[in-house]
Amino acid sequence: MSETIQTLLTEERSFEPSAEFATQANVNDPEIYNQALADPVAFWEGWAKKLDWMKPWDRALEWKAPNVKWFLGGKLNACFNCVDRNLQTRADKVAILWEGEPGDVRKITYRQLKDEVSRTANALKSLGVGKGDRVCIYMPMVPELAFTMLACARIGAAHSVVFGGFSAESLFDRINDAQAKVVVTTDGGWRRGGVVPLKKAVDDAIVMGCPTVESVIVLERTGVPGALTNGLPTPGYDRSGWTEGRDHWWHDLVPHQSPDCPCEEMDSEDLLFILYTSGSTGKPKGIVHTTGGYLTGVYATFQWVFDHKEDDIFWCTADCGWVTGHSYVVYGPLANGATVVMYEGAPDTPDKDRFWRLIERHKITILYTAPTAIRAFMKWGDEFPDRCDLSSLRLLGSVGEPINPEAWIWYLQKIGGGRCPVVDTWWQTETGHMLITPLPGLTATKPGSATRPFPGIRATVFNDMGEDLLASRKPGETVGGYLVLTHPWPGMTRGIWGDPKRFADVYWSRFADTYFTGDGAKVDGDGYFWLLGRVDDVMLVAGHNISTMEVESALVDHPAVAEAAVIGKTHELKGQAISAFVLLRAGYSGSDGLVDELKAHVAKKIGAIARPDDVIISAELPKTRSGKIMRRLLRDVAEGRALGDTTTLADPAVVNALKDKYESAEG
Ligand code: 6R9
Repeated sequence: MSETIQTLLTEERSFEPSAEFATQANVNDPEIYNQALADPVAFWEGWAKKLDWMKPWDRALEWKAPNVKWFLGGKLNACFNCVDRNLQTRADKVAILWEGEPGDVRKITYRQLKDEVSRTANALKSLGVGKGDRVCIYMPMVPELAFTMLACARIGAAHSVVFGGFSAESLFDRINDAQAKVVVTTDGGWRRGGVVPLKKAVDDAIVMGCPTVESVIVLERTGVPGALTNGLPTPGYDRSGWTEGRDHWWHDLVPHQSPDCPCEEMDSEDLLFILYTSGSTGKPKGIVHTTGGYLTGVYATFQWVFDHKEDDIFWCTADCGWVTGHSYVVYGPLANGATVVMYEGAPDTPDKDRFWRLIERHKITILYTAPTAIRAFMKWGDEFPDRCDLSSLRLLGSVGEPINPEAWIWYLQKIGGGRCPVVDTWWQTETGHMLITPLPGLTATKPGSATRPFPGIRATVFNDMGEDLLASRKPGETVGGYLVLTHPWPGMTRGIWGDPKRFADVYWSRFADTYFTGDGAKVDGDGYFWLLGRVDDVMLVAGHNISTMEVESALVDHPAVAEAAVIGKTHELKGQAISAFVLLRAGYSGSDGLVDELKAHVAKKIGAIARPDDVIISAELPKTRSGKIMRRLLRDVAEGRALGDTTTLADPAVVNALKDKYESAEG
């Protein structure tokens, strides 16, 4: 890591908020930073008071690392705060403005949302789901996905949303880890004009053995004839896996339920959801979030970072399979009574201007997307945004990975017309909500920097010895190290589902009483944070966390593979692309056919997002004397750099041979 940290900061451009934006901004008084820093607990209590509680809390914070509790004794319901309480003032305001990939549009008001969510909640109850149960959701971005999440919250069940791009095997792991009682899915989802067969994957997962699953609810999305598919052929649904008694069509079960369903009284610390994220040791981690603190954090950050106003049309392009979709498609926007846009499909269907058409059509005012998408848009060319009217936009956000300054400037100028502030927001599944981010009416932004910790957040960088480099630096000096958080915040994860030991090891063992993010960061003389990516073995591919171990395990699962080492190499569009080095078992020989087969095997085991870009068949892997694979050297090979220090290698010749082989394969 030291190499990266010593890179000089070369970006010196800085953009002050315009006076016009600053005067109307939700927050424009710099004093709030000092106030919040002096008493973060009082600051967060102030936000929590803006939510609707059935019973107020007795104590704001109980903290003994790694265990944290916020708003102890308080009772509330997250669904009530996102849905019912908006009925007083915005019953007829559009809550969810949805567009399907084929072009169908639905506008669901808060009043309709309350009815839809209540019916869904009653349907879940009719299948025996109650407080404390887990429901697995495996759906494309359709409104019913949000209804189901909120329905779970309404009756006190926890949801575990699994991204629809994951394979049956990944789904199987996640269903079993969470011990889900019900799975909610669709027959399929639209993606680039084709259909992703989701129910088929659920059937396959259950055949592998999911003893806790009692029922499956299936929304018909792609099998419907006629208008909905905009002239595309209707694929019909493969019913071979349909199991009577277990499987229920959504349209048979949900619509005739009562539109009234009481909101369960939940303790502030009751489980709201589990969301799986990759870990560096293979098995995905079920990140646990509870009710009161999480909702407070997403409510506050949504309002201040996006400067949300009553008439905004907010679009977060993330899928609800990721934390960004949980916090800024569902809970944050709806708790603020916002109109949130949900889009089902791909950004290049039917053409590469789809996002810009959406903005034009729905007069979207705030856009929140990822650097991987921005880089793809840049590559596709300016003609696509140029032919659309983007003048409704007033604020742009970025999340998921470091955004390179070129992409940041392009986003500001081409999409934001030079007038929209850009907020680059750093956070994690584990943090629940944004932690390092500009406040758009207040913070001068620098392209490529997530700027400063949100008020009330104490972030700093430590060296290997656990020394706080910000505390000891000379004024104006740039320091770099491990990004850590030294004070609890409300939305922080309460643990890894069923694995407290792993939770303590991964986040709390490196530094005492301090949350270790796994990211490296530099802090410049102005106190601005520049994120450097993961310091462990988690890759960030197109904004998705994928562990090297997970991909290695999938490769080794193939009969031809003896051993595999996987690295993320820098990639222009995706941030990182996956390169795999594999050793074959005796009796197998390398061929293009085998390489393709191995790529397909990984995609099948984990999902298409984990498909390696290259698979290099090699004779040996570079290892230390203690037998550890030196991925750092493989990264040098894959990125065409001079090899770093090879003195700890058991056999330095191995890596040179690999380098020759890689270069000839790349041609
Ligand atoms: C929200 C989300 C978390 C990891 C995180 C970091 C990277 C996210 C970033 C960023 C630089 C940003 N990351 N936002 N790096 N600048 N603005 O993405 O959660 O999927 O858990 O990923 O993503 O490496 O540690 P998650």
